[in-house]
Amino acid sequence: MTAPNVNTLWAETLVSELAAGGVDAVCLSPGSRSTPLTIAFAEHPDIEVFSHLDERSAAFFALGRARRTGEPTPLVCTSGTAAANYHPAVIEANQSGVPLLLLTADRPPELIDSGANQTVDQEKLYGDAVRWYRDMPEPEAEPRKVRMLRTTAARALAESTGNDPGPVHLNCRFRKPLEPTSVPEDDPAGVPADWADGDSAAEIGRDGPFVTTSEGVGAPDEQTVRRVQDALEAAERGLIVAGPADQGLSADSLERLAAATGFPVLADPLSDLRFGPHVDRLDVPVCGGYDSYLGSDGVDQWDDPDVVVRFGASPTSKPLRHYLRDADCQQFLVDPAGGWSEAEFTATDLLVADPDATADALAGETLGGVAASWQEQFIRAEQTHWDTVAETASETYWEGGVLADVTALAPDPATLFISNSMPIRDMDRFGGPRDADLTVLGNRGASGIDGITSTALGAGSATTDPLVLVTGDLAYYHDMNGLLALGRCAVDATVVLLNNDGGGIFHMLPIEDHPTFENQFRTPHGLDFEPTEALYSLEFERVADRRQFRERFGDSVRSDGTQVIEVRFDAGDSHAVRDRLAEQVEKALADD
Ligand SMILES: Cc1ncc(C[n+]2csc(CCOP(=O)(O)OP(=O)(O)O)c2C)c(N)n1
Ligand SMILES: [Mg+2]
Repeated sequence: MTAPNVNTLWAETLVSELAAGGVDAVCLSPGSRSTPLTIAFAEHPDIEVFSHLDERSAAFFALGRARRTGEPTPLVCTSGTAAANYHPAVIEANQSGVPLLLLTADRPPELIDSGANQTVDQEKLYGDAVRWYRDMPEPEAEPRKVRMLRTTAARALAESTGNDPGPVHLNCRFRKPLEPTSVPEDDPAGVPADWADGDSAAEIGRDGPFVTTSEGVGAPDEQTVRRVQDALEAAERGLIVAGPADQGLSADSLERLAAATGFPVLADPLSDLRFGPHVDRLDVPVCGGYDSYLGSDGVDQWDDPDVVVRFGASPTSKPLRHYLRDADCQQFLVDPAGGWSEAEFTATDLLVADPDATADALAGETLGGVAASWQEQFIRAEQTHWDTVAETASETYWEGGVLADVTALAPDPATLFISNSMPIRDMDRFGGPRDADLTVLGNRGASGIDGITSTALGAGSATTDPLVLVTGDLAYYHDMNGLLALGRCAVDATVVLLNNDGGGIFHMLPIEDHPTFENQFRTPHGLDFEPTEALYSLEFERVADRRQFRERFGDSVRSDGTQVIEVRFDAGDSHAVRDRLAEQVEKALADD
């Protein structure tokens, strides 16, 4: 490799190694100190560039791509506060186990704490929120250092995508000249023609990645499998609970486990198991209405489960979490990352193992014994819940009704990104299980309402599926900058904007009765979002009722371009409908 100066050599080497490791896209943001990396990425023939003006949005966009693909999309920014703007997405990626690769440009070490312009302390900037951090040495045309650089690229990808995926941060120091200008060979910034001196591994790398890594957890050992099988075999009232997981238990393995056990499946909308062909194929119920009936008094008459097998993170549904908390029984939590993400502290056994391999091993033999009445209970409760939702939606429209419609009308396949606050809760409660390939994503690691639009558009950029984003008004406002990616990154979306003029969720809290509620919690803003149409090359439409919404939504998911469909609600009215619906379900179950 010949390069006009060491920075170019260094950056081209790093980028070519990342490409050899499978990287095919990057999110770049403008700045000077990152020039060597920006040019190396932009000029690489196999790398697609997503250019973002705002680093905060860039990082969430990369997060969205990684959520959809399981692979990191590197991020490049300049020095200073640019790097700090990655932080919210780093926190979310850390807490939800999503790969990110942060390449922050920095000054040479002697300029730190010297008052040099745009220079801040970037050492371990993201603290413990990254799986691996490396303060890169200054570029040098020296074989051992360049082999280190190639190894570092391979390691960064491996650390980010391993058993416990998450963010990796490489702080990359460059000294001028940053541009690909030629420097005399004998200058410290120059690259002597014979720098590699026959070390082809350093000079051109290898045929494929510099270091091929294999990492993975398999099934639990035989003894553990036997022990779990015994517990499942003995159970009359078992449950399979699938919590949020971007790359969790597959439908095929769930199908085998469900067939072997006969246990009902409680599938979080973010588990990837609430939707898909298995929903109709399984002999056991795939339940999605539990957020309504598990909280009801009617269910108090149910027996507790006597064993639970759990996959993924803690469920979105609070009634389900409490139901599991109050169930005095053995609860097996399968988590390949061994993350102990268990905020109710109810698991009795943690299996650090691959979800599919575990389910397949457990399903190796039939573990019959489940009581027919146990299954019937869930079938009946589901029926009651979904009938009540359909009835309510035909009479009145509320925020949850939109989620029910979005779920029912989404094309097959589709990628749905659901914002935090009420939208994800309504998706959980009103998004009915369906025989359709719907990939439902959300940012539930830290549950921020920032970066929602960017994450959704990032996910959309990584798939040919139609993309649907359902967002609240505060979340839409928070990441308005993210809308710029529609044009700059060529992503189309159907954006459903549930505008209840503030944070509708706060009505659910006792603070609702405090005099500060309106101005400091609900925070009505009165913003008219229609001008986002002109700013961000999208079509903005406000619809008045359910019929209009269903019509416009159907048109939008079938057409090109981006449509924002705004539906306005009174948050208090929507809560009243949720409460009424819950009472109806409870009454129907109690009367049964
Ligand atoms: C970055 C961030 N700031 C503040 C919060 C606290 N918070 C949780 S929900 C919410 C209101 C969200 O409003 P909106 O997006 O309109 O949804 P709605 O509550 O109306 O359903 C706020 C401010 C948060 N989760 N993340
Ligand atoms: Mg709102």
